[in-house]
Amino acid sequence: MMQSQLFQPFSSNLLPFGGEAILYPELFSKPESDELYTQLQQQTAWTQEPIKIFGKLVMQPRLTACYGEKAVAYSGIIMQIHPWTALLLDVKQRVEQIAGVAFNSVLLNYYRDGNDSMGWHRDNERELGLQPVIASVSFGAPRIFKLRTYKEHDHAISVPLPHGSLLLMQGDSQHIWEHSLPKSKIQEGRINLTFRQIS
Ligand SMILES: O=C(O)CCC(=O)C(=O)O
Ligand SMILES: [Mn+2]
Repeated sequence: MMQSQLFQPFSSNLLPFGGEAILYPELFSKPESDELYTQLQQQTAWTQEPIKIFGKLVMQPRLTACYGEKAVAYSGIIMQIHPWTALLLDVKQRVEQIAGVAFNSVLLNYYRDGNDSMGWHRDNERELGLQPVIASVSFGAPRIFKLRTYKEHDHAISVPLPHGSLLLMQGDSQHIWEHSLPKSKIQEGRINLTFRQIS
């Protein structure tokens, strides 16, 4: 199923300053993406977990799972970790060819419909390092991904993340910018994988 592509049709930095967010709209072909969406939806150990917001436990508005060698930790929780699957290792390999770095963990998010979302945050946990490379792969319904400058909010960018796309965030992006996935009117599901290097 996994065939390596010979070239990337198009990529560009979405950020005017303060790091890079590079979109590869078609890392995976449509047939590959369709199959990956179905398999990930069916085979992932999805759970709905609470996080701490201002000291209070609140259910996250989406399903999540963590696979790999190091558990993802954020907002006061450390995720349960599952061993790599062959499917995830295939996706990881494709992503690493573009990113040029090795990842040891992936956080999967399943937005069941437009009511599921992710709030404003930065992926700036200490164990991600000073200039983390975050490789974000999307399958399923396109959703708008938002970036805005942290604190000032004086620059904002909205980008639809297509089925089979890769968004590579690196450099100072997690210091200068925060990001979110707002609610939308869409009925269809979306699966997002963020590959990370965790120390
Ligand atoms: O679903 C997305 O595109 C964003 C996911 C994200 O920001 C994260 O997992 O940290
Ligand atoms: Mn994030």
